[in-house]
Amino acid sequence: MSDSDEGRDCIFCKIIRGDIPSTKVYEDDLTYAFNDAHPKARVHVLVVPKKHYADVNELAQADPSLLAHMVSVAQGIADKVYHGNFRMVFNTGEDAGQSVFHVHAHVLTGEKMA
Ligand code: IU
Repeated sequence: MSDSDEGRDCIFCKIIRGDIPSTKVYEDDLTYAFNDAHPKARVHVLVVPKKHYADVNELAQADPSLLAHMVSVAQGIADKVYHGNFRMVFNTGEDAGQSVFHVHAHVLTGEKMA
């Protein structure tokens, strides 16, 4: 399957393109960040690379600097809303709870975590 075939069916590719609405928190050439539709913390943002990778392992192998960039995007969001503290989660694989197979970092912040 080519990148463009993946993009046609991928819900996060559609969100990045603006075909499906989302509440944008941050965007640059490489990444898009938006509020999770079902927040699990006071601030729950999904940071996604614009290029389609299925999961964090695939991304780490193909483009580790892009993965590092996602961490710095998360840091920038947390710096603005909660003195730089955040939790970052990559669900990887169905049994780990991954339901969307376009890599995304859950960035949870905005409150003291249990
Ligand atoms: P998961 O790690 O693949 O389970 O996370 C997918 C997340 O994407 C989950 O928290 C959903 O609430 C979120 N989400 C969304 O914000 N908007 C959508 O249109 C869809 C999923 I589909």
